[in-house]
Amino acid sequence: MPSSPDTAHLSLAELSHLLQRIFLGHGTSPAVAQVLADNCARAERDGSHSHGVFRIAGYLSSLASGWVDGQALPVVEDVASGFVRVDAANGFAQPALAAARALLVEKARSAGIAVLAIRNSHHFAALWPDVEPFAEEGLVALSVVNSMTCVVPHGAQRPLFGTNPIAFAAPREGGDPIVFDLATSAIAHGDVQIAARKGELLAPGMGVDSLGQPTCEPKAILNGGALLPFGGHKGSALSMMVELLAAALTGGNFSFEFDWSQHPGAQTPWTGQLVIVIDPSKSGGNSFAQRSAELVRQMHAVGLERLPGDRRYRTRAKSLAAGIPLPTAELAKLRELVI
Ligand code: NDP
Ligand code: PYC
Repeated sequence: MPSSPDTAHLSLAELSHLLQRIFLGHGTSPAVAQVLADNCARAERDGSHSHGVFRIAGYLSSLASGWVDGQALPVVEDVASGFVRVDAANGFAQPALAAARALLVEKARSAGIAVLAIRNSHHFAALWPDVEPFAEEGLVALSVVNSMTCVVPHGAQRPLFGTNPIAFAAPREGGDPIVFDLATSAIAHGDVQIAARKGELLAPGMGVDSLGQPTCEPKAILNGGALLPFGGHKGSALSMMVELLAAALTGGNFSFEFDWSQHPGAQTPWTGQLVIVIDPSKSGGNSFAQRSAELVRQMHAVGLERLPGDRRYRTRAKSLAAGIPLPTAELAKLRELVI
């Protein structure tokens, strides 16, 4: 792949291989290393920078702290015609999803809908990689995951909720799946960290300082302050729903329930994740994928230029053509992490 003095360009396979070696050297099993490396490399490829290689340091410090088990073997339970449960065994959520995926799809195709409830899991990544592949197989998928206390519920005085993202994916005839993936906080915690590193201010309305006063200073949010939900009471209600579905329904921790203070360096939230998969072929009538293509046509007809997911798909296409751009200094730091 072409490179310049400041920027290297890696193929997805090259970046994934490098990350896999890093994870392996820092205590994960080969299977976990492969799943996390692929997830992280795909996020970087699509320009999901808050959950790409930026996250490697956090993964490694969590592993080193003993907070998360990089060797965990998820336990999959087939509990009902439309319900699969997984105990991630204090490991990462993505290997738990991978372990249950085939059973989940089989159930969604036979029952029309199936639920995957993952508990005792750590999710430190973007959520779209968990749902997009279902839509590529013609299924509709919705997933929620809760994180760590850093968001003040609307109308409250102190933080309680996590940044609690919701991701949705649906097939579309003749085009990429329709996918959105959004934190229910006004901004993802990862983007606050990135802004703090760059010395940039945030837009108004995203967070408060340690005294509960509105602030645009990311360091004030990170050092004792907190984030706000997006859209006031509406985002707050969605965040509450995520806590209920991802934690109460799965048997995982609420974002406020775990205590990582005895594990300095721990950064991965120990919570739960819910995935709902629907087979739209069961609905009868016109093909769902044709209907979603029609909806997109009509949205464009009224002037819409950007669908959720479009920026990622464009970035993905560029990365596939020219390689995934990485600052050479960052690539050098990653290479130093290979043990
Ligand atoms: P953004 O606000 O950047 O984007 C949210 C969604 O809106 C995306 O689907 C995006 O599409 C779309 N979008 C953005 N701008 C526009 C626009 N102008 N017009 C149409 N669509 C638009 O994401 P967040 O900051 O909320 O979240 C970032 C990431 O952080 C997510 O991947 C999320 O899963 C992750 N996260 C993970 C957590 C965890 O616990 N694991 C916790 C919180 C967040 P596109 O992608 O194409 O830009
Ligand atoms: O960016 O808010 C976030 C986040 C929390 C956990 C993983 N990412």
